[in-house]
Amino acid sequence: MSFLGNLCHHGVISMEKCKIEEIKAIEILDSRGNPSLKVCIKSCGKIACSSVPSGASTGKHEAFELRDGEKRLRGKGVRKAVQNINEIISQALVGESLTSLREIDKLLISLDGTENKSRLGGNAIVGVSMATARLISTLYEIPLYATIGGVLAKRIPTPLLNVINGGKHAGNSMSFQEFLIIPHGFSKFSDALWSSVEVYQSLREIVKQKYGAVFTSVGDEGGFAPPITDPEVALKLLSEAVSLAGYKVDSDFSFGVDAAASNFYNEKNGKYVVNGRDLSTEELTKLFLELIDSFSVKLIEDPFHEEDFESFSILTSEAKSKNAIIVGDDLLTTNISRLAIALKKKSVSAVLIKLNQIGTVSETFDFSWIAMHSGLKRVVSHRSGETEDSFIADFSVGIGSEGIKTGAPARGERTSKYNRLLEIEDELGNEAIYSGNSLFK
Ligand code: 2PG
Ligand code: MG
Repeated sequence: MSFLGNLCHHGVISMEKCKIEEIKAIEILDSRGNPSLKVCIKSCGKIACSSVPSGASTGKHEAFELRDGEKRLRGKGVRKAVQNINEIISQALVGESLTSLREIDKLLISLDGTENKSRLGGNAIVGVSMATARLISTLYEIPLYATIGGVLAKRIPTPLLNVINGGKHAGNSMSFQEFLIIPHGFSKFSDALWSSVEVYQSLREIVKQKYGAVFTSVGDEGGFAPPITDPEVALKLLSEAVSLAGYKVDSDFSFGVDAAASNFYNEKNGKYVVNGRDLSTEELTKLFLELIDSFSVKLIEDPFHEEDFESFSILTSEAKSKNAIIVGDDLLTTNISRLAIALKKKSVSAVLIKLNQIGTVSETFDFSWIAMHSGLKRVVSHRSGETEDSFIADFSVGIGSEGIKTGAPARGERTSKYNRLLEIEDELGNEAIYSGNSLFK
C-alpha cells in the first residue's frame, strides 16, 4: 500500500543490511521559545534528523506530550522525553533493520504500551518515527515526498495561509483562532503563494492604516492580530486586502476560518463566547452560515467543541449545499477511532492531519488513507509551536493531500514549509499538479 511496508523493494540499496546504528535526541527550541526535541538516527553511514512541533490549542484526545513538569523552564522541559529516546527507545531499536517504517512504528507503539503514548511521550515517539522516515529516504537517495508517495506524488497542496490570528495564538480578544486566505484559483502553487504574499503585504498596509503600526506585529503563526473581536470585521479586512492586491474574491481567493471552538466554549452553560456575546449552538451555526453566504468563506475548521459530532453533522450538510467544507481537527485528532464516529455521523467533509496528534508516521498515513477513501478532503497541518523542519511539506505531497495549513508567509518556521513546497514544485517541473480548486470540488 505504500513505502511504509515495501520500500525495501526499490532495490537501490539492501535495507536488510542497513540497521539502526544510533539514535540521539537533544532538547531544542520551538518557535514560541519553548523546549522541543530534535531526533537524529544513523544507519549505513548516513544520518537523518527530524524535529517535533507543539500545539497550544490541543485536542483532548491527542497523543500525550511529555513535559518534565519541574521548576526548570516553567515545567516545559522535555529532558524526560529526550532520555526516553536516548535510553529506552535506543536500546530497543538499535540493531533493527530499516526494511519498513511500519515495523519500526509498531515497535515504538508496543514499547510504549499505552493508548495515548503517555509512557514514552507522543513527542518522543513521533520524533523517532519522522526521523526514521527521513532516514529511509536518505538511504535510498529518493526525496522524502517520493519515498512516501512513490511516482504518484505529484500534487502540490493548496495552501491555507493564516493571516489574522486570534484565540490562543494571539494577545487580542478575537474568539476565532484563525482567518485563512485560500488561493485556489491559480494554476501553479508558486503563483498561488506569491499572490498570497501580495495579499499578506496589502493586509499589513490596511492594518497599519486602520489600527496603527503597533498592530502589524504578528501572532504565533505569523498572522496579524489587530484589536478586533468581530469575525465579520476580520473577513472584511481579508476582502479588502485581496482587492488592494489586485485579485478577486471567490475566483482567485476564498477564505477559511479555524474557530477552534473548544477554546471559547463554556461547558457550564453550553454557550460559546463570540464577540462579547453568549451564543447557543444554533446561533453559532447561523453565524457560520451567514459568514459562508456573505464573505466567500469556503472552509470552517472546528466550528463546535471537540465532542459535539452532532452539531458538526448539521453544519456539514448545510454547508455542502453552499459548496463549503467543514474540517475536523480537535474533533478527530488524526485518530481513526474518532474518524470512524465522524464517518458514521457524517460530521465532516474534510480532515486536518497532524503527525504529532497521533504520534507515528504510519498511523498518520492510515488516517489519511481512510479519509481519502471515504471521500473526505485532507489538509496537512503545522502546529502553532513549530520548528524549522519542513517534514510536513514532503508529507503532504507524499500523501497527495488537497490542502496544507502552515501559517502566514512569514517567520522561518512557517516559510521553511512553503520554501520546501516551492523546491518540490521546481523539482517536479511540468509534472507538478497544483491542487487549487480540488480542495473544494
Ligand atoms: C490548529 C493548530 C494549528 P495548535 O488548531 O489547527 O494552527 O493550532 O497547534 O495550537 O493546536
Ligand atoms: Mg485547528
